[in-house]
Amino acid sequence: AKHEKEGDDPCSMELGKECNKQDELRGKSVADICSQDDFHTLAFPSISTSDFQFNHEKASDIITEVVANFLIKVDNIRLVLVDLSHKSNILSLVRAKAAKKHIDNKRFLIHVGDITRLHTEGGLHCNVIANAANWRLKAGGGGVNAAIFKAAGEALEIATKQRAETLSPGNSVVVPVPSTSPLHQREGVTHVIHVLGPNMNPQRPNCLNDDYVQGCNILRNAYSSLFKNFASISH
Ligand code: AR6
Repeated sequence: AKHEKEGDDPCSMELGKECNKQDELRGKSVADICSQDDFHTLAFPSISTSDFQFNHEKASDIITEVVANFLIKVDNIRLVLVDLSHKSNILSLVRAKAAKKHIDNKRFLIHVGDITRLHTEGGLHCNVIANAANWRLKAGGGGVNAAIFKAAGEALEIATKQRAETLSPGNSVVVPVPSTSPLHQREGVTHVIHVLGPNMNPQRPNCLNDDYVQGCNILRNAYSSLFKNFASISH
């Protein structure tokens, strides 16, 4: 019953400022959750759900399904889904679905904030962050891709080119963040994992024209690839 109660509390997974009060009352500091132990932590944005226009209901089902399957297979690993706004629709959907599935809310967290400022603004230590990339692995273009490349500086562009030229939908690539990068120095991010999700936006390359059978498979593969790559660098 205790588990169910915690899981049903929308703030029990929330690391955003508006929940600090509840967390204080509960006797645990939110920032503590990500700094108290030797857990490796991956922060990731919701892949494909903004510029790539993927359906949010379907995406939130896939996120909770792949997260739940992954967490039962690994130890000492924590995942943090991040979005910029407290009004984020995808965060609300995932929060509700994760609670319903009783996903451990100390190992799967939801955070409102900028993924490039998790330490300095959020007080979180996430050593790896994921990027919702484009197939050319190019900087800029808007969204979280532009923010991560901007925060990391040219060092990430060079390191990325050394690892891969392009990415196909459903795949990911790990790039070590050079120690000269501000993202490494300031935020403690040692790796960025670029992920390419399915694209439903007709104005972007490889549009799936609303083929959600293919789209859901690609999104599932994208998260599986991301988590697998994260696990491989976490031991
Ligand atoms: N911190 C945290 N989350 C963010 C941030 C940030 N700084 N910026 C955006 N988000 P999107 P996609 C959230 O559009 O749909 C790019 O131009 C955002 O609210 O970045 O996979 C690439 O080059 C949303 O929840 O990625 C590709 O061409 C999530 O990140 C294309 O967009 C993903 O939104 C990829 O589109």
